[in-house]
Amino acid sequence: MAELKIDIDRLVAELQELSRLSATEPPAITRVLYTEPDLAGRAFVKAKCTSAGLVIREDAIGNLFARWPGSEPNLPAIGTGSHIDAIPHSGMYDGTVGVLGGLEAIRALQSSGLRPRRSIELLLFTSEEPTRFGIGCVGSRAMSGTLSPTALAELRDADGKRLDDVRTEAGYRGSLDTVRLKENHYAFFVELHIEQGPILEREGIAIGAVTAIAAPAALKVTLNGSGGHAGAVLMPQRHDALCAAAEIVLAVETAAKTTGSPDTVATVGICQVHPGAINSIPSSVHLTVDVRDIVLESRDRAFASIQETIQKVSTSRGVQAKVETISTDPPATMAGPIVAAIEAASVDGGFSCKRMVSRAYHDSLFMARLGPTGMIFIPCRNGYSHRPDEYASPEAMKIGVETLAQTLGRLAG
Ligand code: HGY
Ligand code: MN
Ligand code: MN
Repeated sequence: MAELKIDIDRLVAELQELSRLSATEPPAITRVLYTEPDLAGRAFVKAKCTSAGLVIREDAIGNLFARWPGSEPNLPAIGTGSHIDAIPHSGMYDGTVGVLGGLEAIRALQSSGLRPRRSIELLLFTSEEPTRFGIGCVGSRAMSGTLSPTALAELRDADGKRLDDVRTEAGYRGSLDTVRLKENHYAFFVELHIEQGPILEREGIAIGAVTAIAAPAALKVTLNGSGGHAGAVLMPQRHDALCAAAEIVLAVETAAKTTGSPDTVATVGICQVHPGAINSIPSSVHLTVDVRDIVLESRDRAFASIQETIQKVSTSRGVQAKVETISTDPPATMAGPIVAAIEAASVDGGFSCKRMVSRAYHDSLFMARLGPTGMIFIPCRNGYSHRPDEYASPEAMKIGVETLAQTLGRLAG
């Protein structure tokens, strides 16, 4: 394919501009679904896609599709893209490199004179992060039918607001039934993303050709004890919800460390204590548990043992436990032809490349249920992610965008 010119200065400037659309001061990024920074970020990306001459469509929950029509527009398109929503106090590259980098890849292909047979479509997924409604990948779950329109409508945020009401307030209309995409709606889908791990940087490798995405599962747990006066209630009479939670948090860590699989990870990311007063015994605690592994069997073993421990601890401490499963998703295997196309594109570009798994989940986890899917990773500094000092260098991003463009060009015929 003709020499591709990646305008990396333009991409870096666009990422900087997007990073200022945040509920927290840069470098910390907070961009939660349907909040003002999220809507402003979407408008920013939409304007950039419009100036690139792409045909824009937004679905009933705000998934954005920006299409470069091919010479045979009725053929299933090639999709690429990622997300711009960001968990509180996180970084400016997670997801955005796949959205603005995907746009840059399309612009480079446009200026190379390529006339693709298949259309190439950039996607900005609604709510890849679980922040607002407690479950990740809302947009791609809905597209792939993993989340039904009814379940989607009834998702509730911390204030009890329904997704259906919040998306309407945000200006997204239409029936939720229309979000679902048909099988093979895309001939291929390829997502560019920072690795969110240390391997590529540590080994000095430029490109990761992802072969599989880890299986995530999540719980929400509410522990109800009896609370009371910190001075008046003697220890034998207590049913302290936070002490029960503390035992459970450590059991979550032990469960991940004892599956025998080095890839099992488990995290309690949220722990809310009520009433939260220095002289009041915690009467209730709300926890979330996130468990993952590339191997489903070891993920499930950890997940089951955590739930057993929750029951044991709450019985022994006279605390009530309400456990709700948020999600239990299988791992996804990336499509062989896409992995091969990424490797071939890396060779053409003279870039080192290695096959690897993704420990983070992505919208590609669910796009893989719709058709052949692949992911391109680029290194990020120290593997840091979901923290303000997340960083991808212009050189790394340029190589990633060029590899993506070459891969899309090949796949688009
Ligand atoms: O949690 C994840 O793996 C993704 O960053 N949402
Ligand atoms: Mn993330
Ligand atoms: Mn991400």
